[in-house]
Amino acid sequence: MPTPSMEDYIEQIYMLIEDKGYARVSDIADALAVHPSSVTKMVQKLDKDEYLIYEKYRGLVLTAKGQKIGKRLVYRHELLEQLLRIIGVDETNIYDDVEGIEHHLSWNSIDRIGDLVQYFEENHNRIQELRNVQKRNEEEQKL
Ligand SMILES: [Mn+2]
Repeated sequence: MPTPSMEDYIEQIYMLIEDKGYARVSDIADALAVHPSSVTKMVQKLDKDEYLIYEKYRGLVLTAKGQKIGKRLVYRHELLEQLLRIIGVDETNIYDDVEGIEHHLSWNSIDRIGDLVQYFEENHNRIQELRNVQKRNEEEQKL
């Protein structure tokens, strides 16, 4: 299994390739706010572990294994954003909170969160009921 840091790289590389068709070291460094030399080091490790193939002057491509995990990591990030949005977390907190928790949940928990998001999405009255609870709690706090 990739470490949390490797997961961040694979996730970003997957998204860059989806968006632009390629992922350059400088783009990865910008996306993760790290120094390009750190990217080069990590990319070499990811190459050694067979998540991608890196050729210095030709860029990098994800292997089938890298693509599979990349897709799951992007799904996990998006699912957790959806969850936080549904439960009413302020938009300004969502991205950073997801970055903080995404590496620390088992795939078992991710699957169950998937069920929960589906439960709300299938019937928006459920989201409304949750909002009613939140409103009630907010009003109680004001008293
Ligand atoms: Mn993420």
